[in-house]
Amino acid sequence: MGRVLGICFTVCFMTGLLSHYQYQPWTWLPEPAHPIWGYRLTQGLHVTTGIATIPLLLVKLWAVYPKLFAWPPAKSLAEGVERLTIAVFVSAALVELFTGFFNVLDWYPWPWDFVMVHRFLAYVVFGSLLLHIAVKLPIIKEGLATPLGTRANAQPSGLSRRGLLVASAAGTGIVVVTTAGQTFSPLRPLDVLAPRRADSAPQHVPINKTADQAGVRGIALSSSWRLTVVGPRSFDLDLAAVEALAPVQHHLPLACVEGWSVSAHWQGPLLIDLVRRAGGDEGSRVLVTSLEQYGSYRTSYLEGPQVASAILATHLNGVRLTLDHGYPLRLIAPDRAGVLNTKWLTEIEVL
Ligand SMILES: Nc1nc2c(c(=O)[nH]1)N[C@H]1C(S)=C(S)[C@@H](COP(=O)(O)O)O[C@H]1N2
Ligand SMILES: [Mo]
Repeated sequence: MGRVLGICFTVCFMTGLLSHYQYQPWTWLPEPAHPIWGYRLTQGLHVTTGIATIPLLLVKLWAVYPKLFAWPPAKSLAEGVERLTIAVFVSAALVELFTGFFNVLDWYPWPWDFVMVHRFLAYVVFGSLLLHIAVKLPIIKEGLATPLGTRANAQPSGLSRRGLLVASAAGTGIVVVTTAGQTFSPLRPLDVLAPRRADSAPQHVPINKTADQAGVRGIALSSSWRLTVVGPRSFDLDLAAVEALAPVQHHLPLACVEGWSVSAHWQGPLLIDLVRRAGGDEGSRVLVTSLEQYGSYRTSYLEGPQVASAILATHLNGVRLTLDHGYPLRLIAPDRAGVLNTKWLTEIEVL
């Protein structure tokens, strides 16, 4: 149980670090644009291992339960410190895992900023886990060196070890299978724990925020819509002019930080064509802005390889973008977090 938990926590922590980097790339190391499914894979692993950890951790806690409440709290200073790190680890891990899971359910029943707390708590969880493993290393070594079944332990009453393992494997299997379908399509019919449905959604892509929620319906549908490209040689395009630009077509995944992802067929002009026309090039840093007035996802930056490969999509899966998917124009780039694929574009700025 400890080994499986250790592997899940480590994969979840590492993919979480990657996920954060892809969400806010360092200026000195812009995000790559390859492999196109990079973010889809790392974020899928992050969410899946995080979810698998919940039942595993609960079983582990159940197995050591009497020790957690042993009295007196410590017989020595060392034991006191050790129990303190366990207390920190357990409480931080439970908050981290459950808030992460609620995030997958698109439910944020707390007042704090999820991204910041989830990120910094991850260091607390992983740091205290490493401390705990370090302190217990002699016991862990001894345990792993002893073949199963040779321990002279009295058979505990209640659930047998086999029963416990079967129950926790089944519990973990169930939560994984019922959520992994949101990113791994063969399991899609089973993803009852994942709220986003691709099959019933318009253009077979789930919708994260609708045009009405973003308050852009009127301006997005208005004939006065313009795309403003700002740079050394600024210019404006109306919708007809945007549609007259040479389009490219690309199959690219859209992968949300909350865990769902779908592969779709996108069509539209390349961002770099407009960047060049405005006086920039592949080395430019680019800011795109949505019609949306408020909200954290109304702008995003592009830098490095993504500038050259981003598409300004007008079509999704063969038809005109629906209003909720970002009509009249949205960004889509390979290996890019869903949240950065800004919808309802109105301005492109070459910085
Ligand atoms: N302007 C704007 N663009 C946005 C968002 C938003 O809230 N506002 N949400 C982002 C998020 S979190 C995701 S996952 C994708 C989802 O795109 P979709 O709704 O077309 O599936 O859009 C992104 N683009
Ligand atoms: Mo998202």
